Amino acid sequence: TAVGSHLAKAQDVENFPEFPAGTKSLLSKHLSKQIWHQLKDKKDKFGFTFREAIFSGCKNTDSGIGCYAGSHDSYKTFAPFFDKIVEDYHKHGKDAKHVSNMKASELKCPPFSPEDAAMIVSTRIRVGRNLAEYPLGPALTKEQRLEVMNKVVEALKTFKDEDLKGTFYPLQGMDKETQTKLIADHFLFKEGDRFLEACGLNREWPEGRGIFHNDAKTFLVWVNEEDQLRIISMQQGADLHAVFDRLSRAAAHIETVTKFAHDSHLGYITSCPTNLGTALRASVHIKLPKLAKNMEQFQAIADKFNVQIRGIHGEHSESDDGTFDISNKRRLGRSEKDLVQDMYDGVKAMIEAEKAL
Ligand code: ADP
Ligand code: CIR
Repeated sequence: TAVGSHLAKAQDVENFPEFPAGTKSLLSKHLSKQIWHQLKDKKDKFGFTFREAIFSGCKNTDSGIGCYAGSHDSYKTFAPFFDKIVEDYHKHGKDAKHVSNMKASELKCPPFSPEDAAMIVSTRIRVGRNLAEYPLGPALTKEQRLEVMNKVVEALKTFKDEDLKGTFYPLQGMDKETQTKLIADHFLFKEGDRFLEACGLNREWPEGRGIFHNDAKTFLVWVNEEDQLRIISMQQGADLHAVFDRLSRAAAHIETVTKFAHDSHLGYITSCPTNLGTALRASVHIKLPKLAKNMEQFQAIADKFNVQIRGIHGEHSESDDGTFDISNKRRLGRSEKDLVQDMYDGVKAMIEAEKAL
């Protein structure tokens, strides 16, 4: 079947998908005929099918990756395929172990000079988590999604640290104006894009979704977006240490009351294979107007330091005023503190390049 926008559902991927010339996704690169024949009729233990796992990249042939997992078990049942994606994206081999270290005290990120810090608008670090006893978002039933939300909300009532205490706001019933403002101010997620739509993450939107945050909106938890929890610490300015410290206290506490999907090879289990491991994305919004006019040099620095350049309105958004979202690209096989370091080192190099232009 020639894949593409005419596909309505996963079952429509009847035969081995033929991707149009120029398709760059990891799906198109690694889905061999042999793997297709081996997995095409397989389901994971929650009934999520291999065709559902690859549908997003079949429908959206401009995907970077092109696949999602329906559960922790998807990574095992569909291992001949997912192992290749994980190895390619994370350079994490089949027998590699994942290690965790969220100790903020072990960061080697001296504060930015006032001149450098002035280029940085804000700093944010998030980690993704999913409950061990449930399928992941793409395979959750409506009832399970509500159960997950209720469990998470109960867990979020147990913080002892004052700066982590907050309130949960369900998306259902939230007025449009509040929602739009929270999104524009970078606190709230939008409805999933066509990539998430195609893997089932927008089903019954907005039911079962919501956001928890403290009064200052420096600590937030997204519930039932791409992952069941996105634990987020953010603030204006460049104090990476404060942001990481708050995140690590929060994540450690939640884990004392909730069991997360995790194993020693893949680390924390997430619906998108790019997030496996730490599920951590540390980012700054930073003004780099000169590098913006030298995209080749800009991208070369990003590649060298394993960081990703995004627009400031979320993934797949564009930047128009020379402000960018710079974040660690790797997530698996290295600890959280090392990935925050990746981002810091990349940002340092970009600041130097900007000043030299
Ligand atoms: P993710 O949730 O996977 O980290 P997105 O790129 O979709 O990724 O970003 C989610 C939201 O977080 C967006 O509104 C984005 O603008 C905001 N955001 C990301 N990094 C920062 C930052 N350093 N400062 C302020 N907002 C940020
Ligand atoms: C894609 O394949 O392009 C989408 N499913 C999003 C993948 C995750 N994002 C990323 O690596 N930047």
